[in-house]
Amino acid sequence: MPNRRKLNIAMVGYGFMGRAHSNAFHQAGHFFDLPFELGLKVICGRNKEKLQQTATQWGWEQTATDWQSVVGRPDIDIVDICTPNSLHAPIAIAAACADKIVMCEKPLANSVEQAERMAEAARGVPTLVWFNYRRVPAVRLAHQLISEGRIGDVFHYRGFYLQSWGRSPNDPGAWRFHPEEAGSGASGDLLSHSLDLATWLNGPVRRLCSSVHTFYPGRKVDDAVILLAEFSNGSIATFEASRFATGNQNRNAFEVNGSQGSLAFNLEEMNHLQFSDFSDESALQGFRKILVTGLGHAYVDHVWPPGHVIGYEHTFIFTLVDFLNALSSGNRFHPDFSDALATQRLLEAVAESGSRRLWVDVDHAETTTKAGSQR
Ligand code: SOE
Repeated sequence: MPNRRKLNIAMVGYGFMGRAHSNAFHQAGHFFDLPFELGLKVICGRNKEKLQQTATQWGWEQTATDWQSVVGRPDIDIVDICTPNSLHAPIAIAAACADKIVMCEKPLANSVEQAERMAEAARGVPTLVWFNYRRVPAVRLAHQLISEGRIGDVFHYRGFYLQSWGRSPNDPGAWRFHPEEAGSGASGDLLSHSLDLATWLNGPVRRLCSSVHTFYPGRKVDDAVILLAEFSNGSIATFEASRFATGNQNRNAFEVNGSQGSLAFNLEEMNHLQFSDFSDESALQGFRKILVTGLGHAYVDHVWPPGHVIGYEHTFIFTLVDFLNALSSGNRFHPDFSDALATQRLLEAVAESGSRRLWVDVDHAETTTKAGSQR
């Protein structure tokens, strides 16, 4: 595409997510015609040596060890934040105040108070929060089938995000165990994804009741959380997020049961969606496993010929492509800061319910949470 405007990116952070985002910035234009050209201008981080290594490996033009000197630079259009969670708020607010497009890793913040300040500061600028699993083609198909009424009225929503690495505190991702950096454990890291998907697929949560646990001696963030929830559409739900679910590697899964059918998804088999259609003749009732890499499935016609599977990295590429298309057409992208603020409110309600051992009503009009009836 000739004469495309170039958007220069400053990325703050260079860990796992830094690699996932760098890859998306490079690959998006290989698979899709993008409305903008992307410039990987500068990557920021504290450890000079590792930073240089990442910059070289992933093709960043410059490095900087001080994000303050970068986010307001006139040659920067996009600030992308993939730091430990505690830095999301100061960087995002500074970038938004400098009128930059802001992209931020999940969870948006460590508290509702921070998330509100971020959403307020970013009111006038386009934002993206990397809840990347909305862009899995199988999850897109689930959303489409629910929207078309193919499973009817939803009775049950079951969401779980199960991992098993919680017993290794010396893991390179150790900041995730430090409350001052991570804010929370499994709830912010994993449950946030499940709640983002659930509210996107099934609408707002009305009430919830949680139990939050730390198994590892002396640890100050949660290792696991379970909750019961009621949605505004009358459906009831259970959620579970754990870093101690031994045997599960990255099982981000949901099942939705409705009056006309059911859906089931598991990220560990991300190219498939299971669909059970109650209008099938009774002898054929049951879940069918659909390979979501064919004609009529989201995104995949831009990647490989039908039937060739895609991977985790594509979820970041598709998120970015949707964002750039929304930006060029002047449409609002979802999930943005205000969507992620709503998820943050749910996370705060989960923490409140867990610590007070109460059911908590989620007040969407006021978007505040308040203690409800005794358990
Ligand atoms: C680690 O628990 C982690 O990388 C999360 O931080 C991501 O958000 C999740 O998608 C995969 O697991």
